[in-house]
Amino acid sequence: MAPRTSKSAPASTNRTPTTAGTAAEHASPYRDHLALDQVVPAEAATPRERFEALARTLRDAIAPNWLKTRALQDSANPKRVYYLSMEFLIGRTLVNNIINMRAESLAQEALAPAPETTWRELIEQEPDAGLGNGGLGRLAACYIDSLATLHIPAMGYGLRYDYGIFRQGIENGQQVEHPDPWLAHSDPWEVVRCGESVSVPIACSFELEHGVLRAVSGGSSRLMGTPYDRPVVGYGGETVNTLRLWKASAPDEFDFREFSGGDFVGAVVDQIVAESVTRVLYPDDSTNAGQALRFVQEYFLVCCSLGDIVARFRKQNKDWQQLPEKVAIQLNDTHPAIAVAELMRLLLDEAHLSWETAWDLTVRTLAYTNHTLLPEALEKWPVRFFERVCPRHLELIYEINRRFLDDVRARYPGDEGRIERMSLVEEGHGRLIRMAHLAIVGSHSVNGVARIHSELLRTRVVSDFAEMYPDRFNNKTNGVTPRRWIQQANPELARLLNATIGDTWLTDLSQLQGLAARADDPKFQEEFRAAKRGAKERFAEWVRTTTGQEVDPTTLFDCQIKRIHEYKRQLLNVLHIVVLYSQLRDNPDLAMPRRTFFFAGKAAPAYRLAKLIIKLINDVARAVDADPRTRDRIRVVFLPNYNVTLAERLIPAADVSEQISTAGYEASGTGNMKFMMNGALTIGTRDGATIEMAEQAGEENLFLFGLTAQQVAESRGWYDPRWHYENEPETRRALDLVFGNHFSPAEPGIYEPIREALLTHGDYFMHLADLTAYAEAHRRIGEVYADPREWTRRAILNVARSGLFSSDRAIAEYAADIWSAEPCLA
Ligand code: 26Q
Repeated sequence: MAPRTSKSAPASTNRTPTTAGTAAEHASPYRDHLALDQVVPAEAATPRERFEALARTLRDAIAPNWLKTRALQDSANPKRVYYLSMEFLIGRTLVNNIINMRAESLAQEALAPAPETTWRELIEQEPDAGLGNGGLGRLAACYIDSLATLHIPAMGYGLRYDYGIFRQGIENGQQVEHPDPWLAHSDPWEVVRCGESVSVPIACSFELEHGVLRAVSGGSSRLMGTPYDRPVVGYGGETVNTLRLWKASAPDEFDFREFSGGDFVGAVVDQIVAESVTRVLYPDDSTNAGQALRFVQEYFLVCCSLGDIVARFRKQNKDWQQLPEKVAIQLNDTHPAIAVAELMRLLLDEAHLSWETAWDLTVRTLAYTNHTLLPEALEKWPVRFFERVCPRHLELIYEINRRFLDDVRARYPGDEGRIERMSLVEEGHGRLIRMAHLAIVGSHSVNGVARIHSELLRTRVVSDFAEMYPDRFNNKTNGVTPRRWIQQANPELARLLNATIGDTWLTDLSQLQGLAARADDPKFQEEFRAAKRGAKERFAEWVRTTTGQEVDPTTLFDCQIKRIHEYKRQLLNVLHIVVLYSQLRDNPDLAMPRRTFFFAGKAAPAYRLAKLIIKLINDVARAVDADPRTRDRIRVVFLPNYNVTLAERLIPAADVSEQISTAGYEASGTGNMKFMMNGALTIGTRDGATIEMAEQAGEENLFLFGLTAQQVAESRGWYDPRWHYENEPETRRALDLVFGNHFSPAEPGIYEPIREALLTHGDYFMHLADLTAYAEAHRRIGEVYADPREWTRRAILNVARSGLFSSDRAIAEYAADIWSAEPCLA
């Protein structure tokens, strides 16, 4: 399914150029937008005005194909894929659309004869659309790119949060959260479709109490969902799918009066209350804190999206039996799992089908992707939330559960333990609905996101369900889009690839294999190194101008960029840096390449220990810098406010990618893949997709270390972190420095919670068990890095063998195995 390249020239606007005093040969759609939208002559335009005008010029080029795609899909009536996700971490859009539209010349001509700096300045005007926390949200963004590139009729459904993931500041080494009003300027990519608003019934009403939304029982209310559509341009520009984000508000004015009995002020308050439903993205990615507003958000996403999907289906199909042949709905984790109940409600209460028919259609339409093995991240919602917000759904869930448990009893007579384990309802003080169980029972497919993760899901987390429904369980190893993560992020490498193997890799990443034959070729090696050097220099320059910090691009760039979490073990990384620091102070002659350790990542605002780890990294960075014995040998840099754009800047410059989670805890990882395809070597545990990366590249081309998932599981019960403290001198010295306040002289005792986690509470994520093996792996890195030909050879082989990790491959597998969806092309 190769994308076609758009041959037609992008449509220009039909407006008459009116820029006063501008010579006719300078007239252009871009100048028209400046003149007619911004009402400013090109010469006087600010960078922001230039950005908006260029974005609108590009949108003019996209719009005809957007319309064509819609018309084609409406007439062909193909099976459509719907990707439901609480997060779409799309980042910036302008350059991505230029690449996918193949509109580089359009952009160049629009700005000519402006210098390169104008272009750079303009790009920087676009805020990141930070509508996600991390991996799950970015995966959704890569997947909609691939769906469009593969010409699959598809739509993403999400929420249009006013505030995306918070902006992270660092003060006194500590994370502080600032709001991210990414919509402060109007967004040129979105199209609001007021005419397609939907109404969502809520069984309670809400009030704001000290800025917090509170459900008030009695008195039902409604929310209005208004779609804001964004074009999703497939590579080549021919297929333009839609990302539809819902904004919540109170029902329109007409209904308003009816419901609020002419109480004008009360009605305005209702509006404010209603709009707060899509005000902010919850910044937690690993604990279910159980906030009622989050529950309402999930319910709101599901009701808006399913109403829309079913209405579209009904426009083209009269027979409900056709639903699974025309509609595939993928649930991105359990966050939209209430879709199981909502689809049942639509089929029973609105279509008046029998329970059996409705259930059969529901299961055949829905599919569920799991992204975590952490028990505390599994969603369980209090029954009272359902009672308040959507009692009909609760009723349906109880009936689904009753029938399901009847099936369980029929298959396993007398096994009450199993009934209790599998029930959709968890009894206890305050009953809870287990959303993962609901999603599994209501879907025909349940997949994990890397081979080991799918395996652990089947054998450990939900083994009872895998036993009952063996055919439902499958694996879909994650992937990332090469358009953004190679072409956009690393144009210099992209040029080298084009010159070496042609440009088909952009839509068929397996073509990178062609590089393997060049891995030892000195000329190609030199070109490859030059691209890396260029990326490092550009990154160092960016760090210097934006943060004032000096980083030396001739040092080894070692990078760990991801959410801060104990299981991801940034703490292991920083403890090893302390080991190096201590060794260098004892022995300044220690042979070791000069290294810069980069960290970036946000901690959930309520995750105390993760925030303390950020503080430790910054304190160690300061101490390393202050000591003449260490300062020229290692550097530690914590880059604030990690986001998609920062990842695009740093990944091309990386020499080493840190993927060091406790084995068995990282479902897949996707950053690992981005680093691999940009020529970084991985130091990592045998976890998530890193295992498959090693399988592709050859283990000898990564630096693997540490306990396996099986060893981690087996050593629970007898693992004693204190043994390592007492018997390993390097470990002991590092911990003594940290807990002896060497890095925090002004704040003694500040790292006590870390000491407790490691030495009193059993080091759940086994940092100390892996520390010596990790240090040893870093020594191997030092040796290989000292041999540039060997290093470059391995880096080239990694790139050459990264083809499997394209999101095009992943989406092709979803389409074939789960959705039975096919490309739709004129
Ligand atoms: C749930 C309930 C209430 C509030 C928030 C949440 C919530 C939000 C986000 C729970 C989890 C998340 C995000 C999880 C996530 O990003 N998981 C990552 O998914 C990636 C894509 O599959 C994997 O590569 C990573 O391994 C996995 O950690």
